[in-house]
Amino acid sequence: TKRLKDVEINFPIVYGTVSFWLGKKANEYHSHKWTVYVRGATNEDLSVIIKRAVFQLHPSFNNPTRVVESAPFELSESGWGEFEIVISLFFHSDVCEKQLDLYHQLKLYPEEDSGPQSTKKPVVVESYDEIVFSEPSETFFVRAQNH
Ligand code: SLL
Repeated sequence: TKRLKDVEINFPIVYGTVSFWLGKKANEYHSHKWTVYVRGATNEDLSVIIKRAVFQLHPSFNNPTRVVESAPFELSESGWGEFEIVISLFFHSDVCEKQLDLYHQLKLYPEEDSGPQSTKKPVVVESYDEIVFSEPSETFFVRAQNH
């Protein structure tokens, strides 16, 4: 495939977790419901570049390797503890052959100074990143232009 020299495609993304305390519905093993996600920073459709996202959860979960094959690239679970989630992004073959691993620490509990835990106030932690594809293939370049 033809590659375009001196061209870069820059894809801003946001990834993170949002977590809700279950309040009265909380029990020992399920105190929070949370979602981990990766999305375009200005809500661009990530399926233009991403074929599959794999969320690697803590081994205490059933089937801790969770595969998401289409947008939205997100996963919801319930649990009791905080741990590091590995988010592996796999791109369409004309975009990039290599996977990209992102690391995100799931946060369930609010900071002391943000007041008491509430079922209505989620704990959100987000990171911003830019995926840079240098010398993109022509097919990817054309697809990216049309978005
Ligand atoms: C901790 N190092 O000890 C961490 C591990 C693991 C959390 C936290 C499992 C829920 C389920 C779950 O929430 N694990 O089995 O459905 O705090």
